[in-house]
Amino acid sequence: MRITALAGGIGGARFLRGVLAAAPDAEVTVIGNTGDDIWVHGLRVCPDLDTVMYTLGGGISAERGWGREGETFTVKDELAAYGVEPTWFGLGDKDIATHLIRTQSMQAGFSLTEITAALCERWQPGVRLLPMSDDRAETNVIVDDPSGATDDSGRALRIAIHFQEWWIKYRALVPAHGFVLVGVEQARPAPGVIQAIEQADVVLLPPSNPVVSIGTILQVPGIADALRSTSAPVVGLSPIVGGAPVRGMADACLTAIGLDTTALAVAAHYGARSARGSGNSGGIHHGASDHGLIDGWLVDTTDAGSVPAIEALGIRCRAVPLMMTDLEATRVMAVDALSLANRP
Ligand code: FO1
Repeated sequence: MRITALAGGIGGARFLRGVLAAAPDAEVTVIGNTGDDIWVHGLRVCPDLDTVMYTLGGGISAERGWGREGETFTVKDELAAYGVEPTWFGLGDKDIATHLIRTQSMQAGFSLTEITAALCERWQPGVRLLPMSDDRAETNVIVDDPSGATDDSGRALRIAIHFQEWWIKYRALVPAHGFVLVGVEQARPAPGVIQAIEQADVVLLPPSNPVVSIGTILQVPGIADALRSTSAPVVGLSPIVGGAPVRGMADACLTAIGLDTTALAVAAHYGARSARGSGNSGGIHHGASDHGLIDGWLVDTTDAGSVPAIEALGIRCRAVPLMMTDLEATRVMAVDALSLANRP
């Protein structure tokens, strides 16, 4: 069975461990978000690709969910001692090896796809990990200037800052007015991405951030269209449980684009792929058709009350436990997602 998943960082990577446990013989392709990628101290860092690679390869820090187990930050501290910014970015000593290889390989002309495959040779994640694009497309966040600068009529000036600065330095507490994926218009899906969606038996949208992780991947020209046209069923899992994100700050992201922080709102945002549904009013702005992207949606048992409304959108919906408390719970979630996909 060929499974393709669009994944962001921590939540997506954790869910993928459950997919591998639920379908050990499946060929799993992961299309990773690269909108979070950043140049830090001259090194190219790909947080979501590395989080998937480390999590499935057994190198992830269990406590942080990102970066390496048993990490030290000596180089980071030395850079800070020199007063070199960004001091807010947690650059781990072990992690630097990954970024050095990636940066040197990029300078030698290798694509991010080739580099990611080479890095995965060591980690053996058990999936084919593809960047969403080999071209640069970076998520910037539009915020009121944190320095408090105002224009001559006293209104707060708005600036664009890199997603990582918003996420790490400001803990997403500075209200976001929107997100801009800089360069996405010129970005092409990485080799194999469209085929992985078109040739899949099932496409999964893990409980990653629907705005800055999954939403970012969907903005790469061609990817949303491939989801709409693939013969594979597309099933997503809600990252919102009981009106709050399970982790991270998806609520700040959903609010920024005018969506409620509910499992229903995210399902409506992705929209029903079937013509049966009432389209996806207010959902992701689709190019050709106004149809949405998903056939099925899993919500947590606490949100069982929203199942009828989601079904009314034309999306098959089930309420099941969605807390990834351990590998077994995550495996059951993956089994539930795969069975919802295969339901007629
Ligand atoms: N997240 C933090 O909250 N603080 C950090 O200092 C930090 C550093 C970092 C370094 C490498 C990496 O791969 C991820 C890192 N993350 C950090 C997580 C990252 O910001 C987010 O996980 C993703 O960008 C969003 O999924």
